[in-house]
Amino acid sequence: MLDVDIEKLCTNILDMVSKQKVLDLVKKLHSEESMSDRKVVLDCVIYLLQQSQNLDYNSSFQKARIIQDLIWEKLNTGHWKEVWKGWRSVYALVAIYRIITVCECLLKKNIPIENVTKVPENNEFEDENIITAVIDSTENQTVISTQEKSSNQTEKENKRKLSNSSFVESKTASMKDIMEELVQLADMGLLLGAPVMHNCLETIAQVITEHLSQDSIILENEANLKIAKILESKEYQIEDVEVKLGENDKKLKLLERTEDLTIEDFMINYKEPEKPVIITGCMDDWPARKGPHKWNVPYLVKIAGPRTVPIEIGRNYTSDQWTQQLMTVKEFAKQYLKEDATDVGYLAQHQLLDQVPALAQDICIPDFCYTGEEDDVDVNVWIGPKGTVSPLHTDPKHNVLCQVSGSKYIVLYPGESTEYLYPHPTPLLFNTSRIDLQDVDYAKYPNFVKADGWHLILNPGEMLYIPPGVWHFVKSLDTSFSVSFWWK
Ligand SMILES: O=C(O)CCC(=O)C(=O)O
Repeated sequence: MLDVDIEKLCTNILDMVSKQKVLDLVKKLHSEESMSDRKVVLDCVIYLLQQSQNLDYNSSFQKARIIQDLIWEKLNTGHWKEVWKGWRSVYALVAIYRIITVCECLLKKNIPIENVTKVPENNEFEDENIITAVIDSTENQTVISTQEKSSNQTEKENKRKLSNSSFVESKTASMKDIMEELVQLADMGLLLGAPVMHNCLETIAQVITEHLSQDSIILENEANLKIAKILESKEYQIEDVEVKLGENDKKLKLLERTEDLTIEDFMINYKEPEKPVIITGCMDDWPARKGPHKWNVPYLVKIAGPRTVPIEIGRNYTSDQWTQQLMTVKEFAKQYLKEDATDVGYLAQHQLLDQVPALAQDICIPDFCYTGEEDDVDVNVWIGPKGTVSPLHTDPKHNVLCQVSGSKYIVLYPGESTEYLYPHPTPLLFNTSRIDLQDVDYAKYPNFVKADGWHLILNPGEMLYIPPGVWHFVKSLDTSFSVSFWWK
């Protein structure tokens, strides 16, 4: 018997979207497109979608998955910015189609859940052949070197794992698993696809996540995650910090702290002269700081567990081994935020509050952000274990970096010190210093000793104002949740 809430959820989703609408939109793309190779693939998509409408739920779901694989190949051939936007729309549309199929199946109360998740044994092979033939017939028209293709292979494989939602891997799944995978499907459509049908994937991911967050099962599972407890009371002294800059240490002053700063004082004393400062006492009313909405790992998993996010893996973004991987917040917490985690994974500079509006209610945009030319504020979340590093770099906007929980060690240099900080010569990294502050090579960068700067520990409940062009290096001292606000 289907839970009344799930029934309502599925009915609401089906009120929002329909298979016919998906098909109509793919047909529209087909009719508007003039390039023959794209038309061939779209023909195939339309054929498979039409066929799948008359099939049982399993076969229909599998057929849609195969179509999504086909489009996934198109998205990952050549450079992302050159990918035809139509492929992104089709990818999102097929994600919607797959979600509709599962909801329809769940609403047919006489169908056991196992049937949603069962791997079909017969017709998949035949369709894989159609897909391979279509890819082969169209891919040779895409300019991509063999070498580039093979180096992309592993990454492709990793991404493919996510693209192929694991519905197909398990023979049975709980309702919660199914709901979580629907969120994953929606997120993949959002991340790789283009906004379609009033961006309904966003709404679908949100409503299901909200439903799951009320579910006590998630809370029970948290116990199994062995997630890290935040040592709120731990206070760090600057002397305890492991980062040692050698000769340059002597040039670092402790950054000033100011309490309950008024807008007027901020404008006159810090924003106008572009002087960094630590602001205390301005985050006390954030729900994220205390009470039932206090940000910590269990709360994050409860509110955003099934959502898919990009995780930075590796020492920092300048190192060769650095990579990014898509995973759910729950997987991220399990792998990187538990007490005995050895690897560092960083949910860095991500607009998580746009993705999960429930979390946006836990923070307050600081009034300082409305002192600029525009009211647009870029809000990014930074969540990671002890040891995440953002190498020395600058940003073009004003920034208040707000520390919700955990502490960070930060080193700052004014824009005037740029000549001593050896920015990377490549256009992509021009705003990042070549100096590794965790292991300074003075033989290679002798002028670094001349750079005057500040350092500080940013404690929970404190904000750091970083003016545009001010160099900053950030290292987390324990599990840390921060939010940055950039404005012009
Ligand atoms: O917290 C971090 O790791 C980096 C923050 C940062 O670079 C920023 O807010 O601009």
